[in-house]
Amino acid sequence: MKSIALSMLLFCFAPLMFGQGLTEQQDDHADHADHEEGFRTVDPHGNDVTVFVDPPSLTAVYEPHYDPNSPHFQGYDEVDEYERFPEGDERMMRAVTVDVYIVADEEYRARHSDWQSRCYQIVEAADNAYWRDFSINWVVRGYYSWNSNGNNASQILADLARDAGGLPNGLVMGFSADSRFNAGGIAYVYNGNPGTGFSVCLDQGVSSTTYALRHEIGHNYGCFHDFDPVVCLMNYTYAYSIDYFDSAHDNLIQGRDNWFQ
Ligand SMILES: [Ca+2]
Ligand SMILES: [Ca+2]
Ligand SMILES: [Ca+2]
Ligand SMILES: [Zn+2]
Repeated sequence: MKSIALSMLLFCFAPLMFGQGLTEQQDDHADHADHEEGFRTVDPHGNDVTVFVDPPSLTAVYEPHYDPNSPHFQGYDEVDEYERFPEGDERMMRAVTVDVYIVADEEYRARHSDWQSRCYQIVEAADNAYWRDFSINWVVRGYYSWNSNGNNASQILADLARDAGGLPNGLVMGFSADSRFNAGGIAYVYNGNPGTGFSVCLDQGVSSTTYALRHEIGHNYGCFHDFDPVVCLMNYTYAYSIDYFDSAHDNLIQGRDNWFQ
């Protein structure tokens, strides 16, 4: 496990630039009320998917720089689970590794010169819930620069799925500060294991983005929304305040813990 951690660190310093040549995807669903119910479409890789355009948090706190001493970053001193737990730990024996590719757009990188450590902290804080409940460990394998194009969140998600389509299996997590990204987060809901899952989260500061990311990856695993009185992070009432799923979604993800391998 030590060698995995080391190669991850080496990978961190090999950013790559995606091409800018893109064709805009026609999207008739722009700006409709696509949160709550979502809309069905086909992703750039031919998968039948549902897309949810999730709203931002009403209480997002903007943090200009990554600062472990800032009150907004309290608890954000994360290191990957494979560094945190000894090899013989019982949790390590049943751990499921999911490779993560962090992709930040030009607006996000311009706003945050520390975007790599910032996104790493968000990812590693968000996966603590998946580790706790499913023994799923997200391991950041690389950081990529990307130019987001599209007039709304769903076009920007499709843009990411096209531009980052060549990455290996895993979760491709987009981070956007594009003013046209009209969502707190957006993701494809897959019916079967797509190999690679795509999502994009708005820059909402570290804490709210962490909540949004957990919710969007829940979509990637095939979760739809819950509504009151179901207490689940897939319910908008709780999306920015709790970090666990209800039992139905819990079982769904448990049964899909081999996805994105
Ligand atoms: Ca991790
Ligand atoms: Ca973690
Ligand atoms: Ca952009
Ligand atoms: Zn959602």
